[in-house]
Amino acid sequence: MGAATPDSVVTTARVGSILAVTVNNPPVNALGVAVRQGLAAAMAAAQADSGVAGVLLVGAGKAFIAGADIREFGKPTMPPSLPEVCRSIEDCTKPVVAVLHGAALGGGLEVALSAHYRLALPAAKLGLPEVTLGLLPGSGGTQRAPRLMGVKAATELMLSGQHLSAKAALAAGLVDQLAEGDDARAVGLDYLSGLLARNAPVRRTRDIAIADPAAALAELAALKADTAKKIRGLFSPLKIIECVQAAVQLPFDEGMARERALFLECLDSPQRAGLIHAFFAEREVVKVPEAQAAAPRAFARIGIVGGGTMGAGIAVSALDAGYPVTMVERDAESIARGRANVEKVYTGLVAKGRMAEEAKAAVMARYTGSTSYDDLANVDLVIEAVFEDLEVKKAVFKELDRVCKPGAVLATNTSYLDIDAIAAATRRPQDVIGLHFFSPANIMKLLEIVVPAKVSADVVATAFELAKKLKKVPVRAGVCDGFIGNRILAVYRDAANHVLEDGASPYEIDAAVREFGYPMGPFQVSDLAGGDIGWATRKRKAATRDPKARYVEIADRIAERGWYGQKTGRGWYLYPEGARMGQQDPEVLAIVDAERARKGITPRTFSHEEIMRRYMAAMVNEGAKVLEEGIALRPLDIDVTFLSGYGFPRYRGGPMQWADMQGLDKVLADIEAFAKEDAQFWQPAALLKKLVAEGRNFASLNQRG
Ligand code: 3H9
Repeated sequence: MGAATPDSVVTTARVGSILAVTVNNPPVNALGVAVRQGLAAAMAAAQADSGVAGVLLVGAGKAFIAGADIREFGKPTMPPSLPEVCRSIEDCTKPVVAVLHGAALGGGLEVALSAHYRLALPAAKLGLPEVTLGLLPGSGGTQRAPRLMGVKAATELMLSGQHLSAKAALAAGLVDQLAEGDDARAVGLDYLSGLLARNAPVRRTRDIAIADPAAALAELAALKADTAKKIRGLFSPLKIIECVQAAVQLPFDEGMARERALFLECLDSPQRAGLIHAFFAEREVVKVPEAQAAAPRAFARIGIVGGGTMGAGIAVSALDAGYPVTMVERDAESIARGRANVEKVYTGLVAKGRMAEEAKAAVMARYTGSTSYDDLANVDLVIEAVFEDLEVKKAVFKELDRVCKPGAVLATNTSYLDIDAIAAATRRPQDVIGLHFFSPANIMKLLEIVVPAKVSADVVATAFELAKKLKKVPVRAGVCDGFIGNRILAVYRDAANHVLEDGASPYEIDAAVREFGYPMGPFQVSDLAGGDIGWATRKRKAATRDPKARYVEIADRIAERGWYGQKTGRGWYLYPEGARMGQQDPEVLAIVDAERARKGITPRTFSHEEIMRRYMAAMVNEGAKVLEEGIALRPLDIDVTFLSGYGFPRYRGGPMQWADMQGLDKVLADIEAFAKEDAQFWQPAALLKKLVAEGRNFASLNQRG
């Protein structure tokens, strides 16, 4: 494909006295430099040509315009800027009509808000989602949207990043009219001809006065207070509110200047880089060799083995996506519990008024519980979610091999077991794959697709297709203990335990991790998940643990007391009756002190910054090992894993992107310094050393398609 030129991405055609301007820049008509130049030229031509009485703006293909070209951010800006283009549209002395279909987002909607009249086709999606990229609407969106839809509604739209349906946009005042049909150009020509016939005037959005500025400022103050509580370190939301304040208080041009200044601040922020990395990483992550080489197998019926928390969550996820589900359990009592586990999710939705009884009945009609494996004979894809024990799982797969039809995909939801060994229990290892869901499986977005040695490419492709249907974020992983996520987690949890034993309290560590942007710290997570789970894992690993490796026993001392966290009323924190947040527990601190004393450790203080340097260095170092072993295909797969499944702050882009932004040399220097205390734990990854030696970063390994 040749480079886009203004003429190729913006085409104009005269239809009578109308200049029809079409943006044609697949896939989503993003406003790259060529489009901006093309639009500016088209507007200049329309203005100069006395034969042109009106201008129609439409998008070709599946969208009007999805916004600025995100790939250009971070590179030098090329003129004309989008605000200039928008100004040329608004200042046109001839009526300009925009017809919106598909995505009209960000800069795309801002172009439309600069037009004098707006129509939307029924399936159009309108929004100002810049906040999700660490930005604010930077082409007049913060100044024009409040004039059209009111200060509160516009600010909420920008803060949420939500997309509005055409109908909602009409009700909100963003568009003038809904248009039937699917031909934006024809609809627009018809409408504009009508306007011209009755000499309709140009209507500049900038000329609309904001009603009751005092009330608007009070609304903004309330929104600001509320937003400040929720944003957890995010930069752009409060800047959005500042821009809208300017829209209320300042003349339009001054408001625009304020918006531009704050937009550039956001553009320069590392959060913008992190969030845009996350945007592209989530789109790249599905591009794996197997899914590109092979077509998925067809699947219409899903089987689940096991009706516990995981099995039921997976069943709900499949039911929500519209699939019939057959769940198998070993006896009548277990399958009754499995069914109840599924049903209680929908009962909860009905109770909250989020689902009608009839809809629940319709979903549950697609669910079949059974105690016989033979009932899985017709399913196309079966997911095993039984007890984490290799022998138990092998026995299940022998049964599946016996009953399932040829070509059925046989998946295990194991979170650490050897899937090659599970596959070897069948006569069809080419059909066996890992589908590691995260709890609660109907809510958590991450799905690790674990690829054993003998699986065929079309089974991997099927797993990616399933993820799409279930609205999951899939990440391809190789077989190892813990795959990508839990393997790396185990290492940085160890680093946290070392810091704990050396002097920081669990409460300080949690606070440092929250300050970094996580919703919770690791000890809070342990209390939420149940301390017994981690304890069971540690006991399982005890036999194979390297005796030379540092082992911190504090968590065992807590678990031995039956303090498993929220479910037992105490763990690392105390949870008195009715308390939502944990409270610090002096007895836990005494246990920590006693353990330090037993090991002869004199506690020292740790700043939050040092805690995070250690936490992150451990995460990145293990991430690099996961990469060099081929467990993760690219650094971005690790980033997406942690963003979607482990609460990593999205605005930091993921651990590998974070490391790039720090500078890999700095991260390596930390690891080497920590290795002086514990060379066993802090062994720098060969890949990290190699990248630093070559002056490269992790991003250089993210080949983008
Ligand atoms: C902005 O506008 C700033 C202004 O206020 C101020 C400027 C001064 N640019 O998601 P999909 C690519 S900020 C470049 O898989 P879908 C995407 O990477 C922007 N590329 O499809 C993918 O490429 P590939 C505000 C973009 O149908 C392909 O298009 N706008 C852009 O599921 C298909 O994307 C937004 O934040 C872009 N703006 O969803 C909207 N958008 O095929 C961001 C997409 O190579 N976009 N691509 O992997 C979206 O939300 C969704 O892409 C959309 C389509 C809903 C449009």
